[in-house]
Parts: sequence; C-alpha cells; structure tokens
Amino acid sequence: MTELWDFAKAQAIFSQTLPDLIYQAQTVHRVNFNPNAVQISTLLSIKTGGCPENCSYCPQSAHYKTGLKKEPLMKLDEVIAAAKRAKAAGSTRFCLGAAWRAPRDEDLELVCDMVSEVKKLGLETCVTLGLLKEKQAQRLKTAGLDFYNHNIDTSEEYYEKIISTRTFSDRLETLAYVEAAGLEVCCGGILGMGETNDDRIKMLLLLANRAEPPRSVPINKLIRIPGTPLENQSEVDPFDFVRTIALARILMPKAYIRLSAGREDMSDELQAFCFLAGANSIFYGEKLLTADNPIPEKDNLLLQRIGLEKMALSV
Ligand code: SAM
Ligand code: DTB
Ligand code: SF4
Repeated sequence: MTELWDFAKAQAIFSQTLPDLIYQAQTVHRVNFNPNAVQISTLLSIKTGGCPENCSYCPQSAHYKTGLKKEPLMKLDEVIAAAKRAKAAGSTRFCLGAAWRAPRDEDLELVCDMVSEVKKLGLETCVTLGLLKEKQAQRLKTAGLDFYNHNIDTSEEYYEKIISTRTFSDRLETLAYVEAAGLEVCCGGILGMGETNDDRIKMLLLLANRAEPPRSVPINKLIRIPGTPLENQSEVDPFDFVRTIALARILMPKAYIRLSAGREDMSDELQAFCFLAGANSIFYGEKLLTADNPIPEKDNLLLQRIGLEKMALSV
C-alpha cells in the first residue's frame, strides 16, 4: 500500500533547509531511479488554438488575443513524419496535444490512428485532448496509448481563480476514466500563476494520495504569454520551484517528475538543481506545443556537461 501523506507532514518536508531537502529527495530518487539518466519526450500540437476553455495561462484559449495562428487537426502522415524525427533525435516518448475542451468521437478516431502509427515506430505514446468520456478513454487504450496527460494545474482552492469554464471535479472525473481504462496517468501542474507554496503542496498531496499515484508528474513553470490574464505574473522564486520538485520526488518516489514548460528561461544551473532535486524527465525539441523550448543542441550540451544520459523506454 502506498503511504498516505497529510498536509503538516508535507509542509514540514517542504520547509526543511535546502541541503536537508535535497538530500532527502536524492536519497529517494536513488532508490527508485538511475540518478544520472533523464527520460526524453517530444511534444507535437496536432490541433492548435481556438480552444473554448478560458485557462488563464494558455496561449490557445479563444478567450484571449494572443496572436496565435489556429491550425486544424493535422494529417496522419505529417504526424508520423514528426514522430520519426523525434525518434531519430533520441526521444523515447511522443506526446500529441490538442486544444479541445473535449474531443468529438470522430476526431478521437483520427487521434487513435495517430497513436497506433506512433506506437508502431517503437515510441511510447501520450496524448492530451481535454476532458474524456469513459468510452473514449477505453478506445484510446485499445489504440495502444500508454499515457494520458491531464493536469490538475494547481490546488483545488486556487483552481477557480485560473479557469472558470470547467471545474476541478470535471478534471478528476476524466482522470478516473483514464485510470479505469488501464492507461498511465500523466498529471501535474503549473507554478508561477500567483499561487502560494501551500497551494503547491496541496496540489502534490492530492496526486500523491490517489489510490494509484501518477507515474508521470509534469511540473511546468508558467510561460507568461502576452494577451493572457497571467501575462504580468511575477516570476516564481527559483528555490521554491526546486523545493516543489523535491517534494514531488519525495511524495511520489516512483514517478517520473517532469521538468516541463518554462526551461527556455531557466539557467543551466537552475535546471541542474532541479535534476538534483529529483526531476528526471524533460521535453526535448525546439517547440513545446506552441511556445519555444531550448533547441536540441543546447539540451544535448547541458546533459553532457552535467553528465546525464538519455534514458531508454520507461514502460
Ligand atoms: N487542452 C488540453 C488540456 O487542457 O488538458 C491539452 C493541452 S493543454 C495546453 C496541456 C497543459 O499545458 C495544461 O494543462 C497546462 O498545464 C500546460 N500549459 C498550457 N499553457 C501553459 C503555459 N503558458 N505555461 C506553462 N504551462 C502551460
Ligand atoms: C504539460 O504539463 N506540459 C506540456 C504538456 N503537458 C502537454 C505542455 C506545455 C505547454 C506550454 C505552452 C505551449 O507550448 O503552448
Ligand atoms: Fe484549452 Fe487546454 Fe489551453 Fe485550457 S489549457 S485553453 S483546455 S488548450
């Protein structure tokens, strides 16, 4: 049985001295993973912009003028070509993202074809398509999907300040369908939206205390997108960012903690610090979904300088 955590305990872990916290996180990390290896995923936006949801951070919401060009659902051959490029560059997981509130059944069929083809290339597959119905989660499983990404983004209390077009419980319902269908859950959040450290701790507690904690936990640093309500948010304190990564590692020892969006404006030193705190996965390739990510050459150099190798498949 996995350990159940309470808020006081998690807060005490988070508030230790940084050396003690990093030591604890490293100790947990080393029992469960090779500390010198990172998992490498590549993202592709298969349907871009025009999303009916009003997530305050998102460049793809139709509610905000972010200057993003809308793109319809990509064609299968373009997706396969992009997956082949990602594999050749050393990625082991290919993640497809669509700016939908929820996929229509006919669109889901097209995504299932993409998943099956990507899987045939020997890559792990992940998609993030918004809210799902129970049957849709099952359908994705039969298509060969490994992971479904669906973030809770922040604490339950803070959630309604960020998004009002859906509820936190809508999100949890989709996670339950994904789990019941036998898919791996990829679920995390964003730091730097004006939330407190307590919100960050509560977000991680909710994930860690699930009957089956997610095996993949993306921690995004807000990319402040001009035109969105969060464009002028103040920068998250880098040590609080590292503390959150370390707490995620300690609360979810077996999860891949994914240093996700926002690396483009992190120093090499801060990224290295995050790896020391237990992060062991990155998005690789010059684009995330719509925003910039470090170019592969830069990441290769960073990994080489700090002695991290790219991991083989994880599932
Ligand atoms: N529409 C689907 C959904 O919301 O689940 C999938 C795509 S959505 C872009 C996937 C995740 O990207 C969000 O849950 C959020 O955590 C992250 N994200 C979006 N915009 C971001 C930003 N500006 N900075 C950091 N993370 C962001
Ligand atoms: C996640 O937590 N981060 C990724 C992935 N899941 C789909 C997406 C980050 C998006 C950053 C903004 C953009 O590229 O549009
Ligand atoms: Fe739409 Fe997802 Fe962006 Fe929210 S985060 S606006 S649901 S694409």
